[in-house]
Amino acid sequence: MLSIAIFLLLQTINTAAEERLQAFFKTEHNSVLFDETPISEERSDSLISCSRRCTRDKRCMSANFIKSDKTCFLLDKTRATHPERLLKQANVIHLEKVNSGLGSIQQLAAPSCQSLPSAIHPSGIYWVDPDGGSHDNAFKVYCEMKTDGGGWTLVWSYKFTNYEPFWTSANAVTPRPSWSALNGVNVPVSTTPPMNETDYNAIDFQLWREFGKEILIKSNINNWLVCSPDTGSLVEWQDGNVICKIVKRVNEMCPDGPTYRF
Ligand SMILES: [Ca+2]
Repeated sequence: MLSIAIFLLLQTINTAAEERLQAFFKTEHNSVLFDETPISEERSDSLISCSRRCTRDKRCMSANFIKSDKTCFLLDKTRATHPERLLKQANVIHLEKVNSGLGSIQQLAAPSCQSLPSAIHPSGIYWVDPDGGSHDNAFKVYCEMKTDGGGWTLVWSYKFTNYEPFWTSANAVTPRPSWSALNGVNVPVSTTPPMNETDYNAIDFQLWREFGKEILIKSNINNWLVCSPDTGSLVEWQDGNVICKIVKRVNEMCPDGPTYRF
């Protein structure tokens, strides 16, 4: 059977101020990653304090700690992106951030998928706590970290009730989110966060606005779109125009510009 599915993901606009950070590093002694434009250069008492600086700065991907004069250089490059820059040098320790730890456990829930640095966080399941404060109500979501810069929260994955014929009026998307629907719409409602793009479920619609207003629509039958609110907004349930761009062409049968209205 032909399988048609649509994935809808949201990206946050606001980042909660309260955030617990943690990072894991690999260290390499007597090595330096040469970088003439570091993010910062500051005195650090120890390797630990240098690693803490890198943990706090989301731009930081690696660091050089100069033992002799206790200086910490934060870098936005890594040996993976710039292998030719890794040089042997005595009394220098190179640290490489391998994972921020953010979102890995409930106690380290991230405010959103967008708060995860995409360079070190692949797409997958992360703990998030969009309303901030206590993490007791944090929950797991699937973060899409690749398309259009990444940082997207998967809020809905759906398929259709009837592929043969696809255009029958009895066809419907399934499941549907917990938004209001006309009487007679008789498909299952989901309030369970989908854990991957073929786990057909939906996050409680009341929570969608906490993940942001921009929408990424991924489909295996149509072009992928990113839409921003204009006079209309999906998460605010507001009729009107939206501004969309194509981020991936899937179907050459739709050569015109993207849709612009909800
Ligand atoms: Ca909370």
